Amino acid sequence: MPSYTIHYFNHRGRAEVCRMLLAAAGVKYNDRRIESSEWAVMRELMPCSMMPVLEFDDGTKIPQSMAMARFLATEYGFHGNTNMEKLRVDYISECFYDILDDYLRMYHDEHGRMRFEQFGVMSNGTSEKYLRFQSTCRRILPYMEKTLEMRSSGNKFFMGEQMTLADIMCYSALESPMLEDSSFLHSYPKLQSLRNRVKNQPNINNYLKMRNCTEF
Ligand SMILES: N[C@@H](CCC(=O)N[C@@H](CS)C(=O)NCC(=O)O)C(=O)O
Repeated sequence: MPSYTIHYFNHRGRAEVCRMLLAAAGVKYNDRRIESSEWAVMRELMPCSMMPVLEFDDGTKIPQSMAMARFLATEYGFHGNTNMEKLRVDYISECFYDILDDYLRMYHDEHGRMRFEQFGVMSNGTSEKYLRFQSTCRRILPYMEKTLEMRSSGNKFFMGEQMTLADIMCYSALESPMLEDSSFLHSYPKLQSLRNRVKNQPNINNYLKMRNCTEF
């Protein structure tokens, strides 16, 4: 079995979907958390000077969280069985990524670099970045609620019986907004229940109980 290192800051952020996929698959990996004080040196060693990065046991380092997530989903059976199924998993995952991306941009400065000191970003409810995040949510969440209802009346997973990357993205991308505002999914009851189903998957549930508690 290959061994992996996931390099990221000590946050859930863009790395958490990969951590959750590996937890769901029961695969051990090196969870390398880079402190803000180390980042100036470490960023020179990372492809594109950014994280997360997936490192293989031969030292190959791969950037881009969604490419990493799709690879791990394919390796461990969370990416659907046919090209059409993979397409559905991918477009749903990318929709949630857009929300995650807009949320995390509230933690970025104008150069796309992490601002570690800014907490509870949604409380600054008038900033341009927050307004963009809100309109992305308004565009995507109603469509995701309907997309979920297309299979098993929305009472199972996005692909029906089987949990995939799409469901884990729904959990992971919405985690920080939900922590900041518990009514965030109030108008989307199917998505809310789906997140509980993901959380209650035994491997994921163990991981969520054991993991480091971080701000975002
Ligand atoms: N599209 C990329 C975006 C990666 C990204 O923007 N990462 C931020 C942290 S969330 C980063 O490393 N920024 C550079 C820095 O902080 O110096 C992905 O999803 O992996």
